[in-house]
Amino acid sequence: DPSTKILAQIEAGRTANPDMLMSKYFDIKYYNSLSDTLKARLLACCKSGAENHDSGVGVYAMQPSDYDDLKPYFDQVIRGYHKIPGEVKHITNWDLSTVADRLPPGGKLDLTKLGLGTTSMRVRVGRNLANYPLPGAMTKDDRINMENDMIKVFKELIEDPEFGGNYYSLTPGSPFEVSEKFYQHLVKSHIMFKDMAADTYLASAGIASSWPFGRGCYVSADKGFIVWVGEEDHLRIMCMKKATVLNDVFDRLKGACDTMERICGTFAHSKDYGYVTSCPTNLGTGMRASVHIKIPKLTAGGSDKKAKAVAKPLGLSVRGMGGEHTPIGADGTVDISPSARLQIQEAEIICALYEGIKNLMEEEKKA
Ligand code: ADP
Ligand code: CIR
Repeated sequence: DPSTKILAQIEAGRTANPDMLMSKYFDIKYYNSLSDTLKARLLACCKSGAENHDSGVGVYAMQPSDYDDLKPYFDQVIRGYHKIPGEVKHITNWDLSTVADRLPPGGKLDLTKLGLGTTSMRVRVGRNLANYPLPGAMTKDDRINMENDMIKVFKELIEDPEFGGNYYSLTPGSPFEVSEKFYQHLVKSHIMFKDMAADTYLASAGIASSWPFGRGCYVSADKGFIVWVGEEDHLRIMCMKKATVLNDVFDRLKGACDTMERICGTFAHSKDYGYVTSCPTNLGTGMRASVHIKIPKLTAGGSDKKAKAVAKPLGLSVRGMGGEHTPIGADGTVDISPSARLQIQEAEIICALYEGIKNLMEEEKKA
């Protein structure tokens, strides 16, 4: 029975890493109460943490419906991670006029007002199509079919004055296939995602399977609007710009998401949890709004330890220059973003980024 091994791994995880949410909330009584089908589905979601005891979360959904069908388990993981004491009721709201009290007069989140110059800004959301399994459960054919569906969608954008651009594929033999060298150039330019097969958590979850089939990205002519295809979520939709006003990327992304949802059909969505993502950490908004900023004092000696300790109570995450699990810049540049994704509104996230930068800059001055 293949379940014996993974159940033992889950149990061992509880001892090896008591903080890992996967093992922490895995209740064998609940598991035993499930049908064989649901048992298998639950174990598939737990595989990454079972095989990687250093996981913080260790759980990925394999189908949008996992969040509902396995709710007694997932709800605990979700509330545990997002620190939500009561019932989760996520609301989507991009309207900045509803957070007018947090905006400076005129409504612009202008980084020059915080003493910063031109800054690299990025806002992304994770989105999944309702008619495919989530990436962890996709077959190679699913991946290729989904990429082909998306190529049709992108064709509708090619003539668009705001979003027109090019599609680049990693799929061997695709008419849109790019060279290894060009792919590496896209990664270095912060446009394309890294080799997923190298990520042990994604590999165990099945999310990196069949790499690099069905993977690619769409890039607008001005390179400011990008859609990743086939990473941890079916789609990661993002806007990037080197400038000073956060509204520029936020407003453009709102328009981009509306356009994408219109041409893709409705994205996978849960009544309680908002937009569905593979990883429970991204549920709700699926949004990460980040800037690259230089904090040399808080990163003295090349370590991000102090920066992370200072950022955490401010509700901020610190990442490296190449994204998650990458080193910080030699000049003390880091990627900072509000940590909250669920039961927070999109409009609040962009305000939280602005306020977070202000607070972190003050801490940097004091350090
Ligand atoms: P995600 O943001 O989708 O969770 P990563 O943390 O791996 O994923 O980041 C993806 C890419 O986006 C990386 O190349 C990272 O350097 C880049 N990136 C993130 N924030 C910014 C930013 N503000 N400016 C430029 N590039 C950024
Ligand atoms: C872990 O549990 O540590 C990994 N599965 C990663 C969790 C963070 N989520 C993410 O990168 N989307």
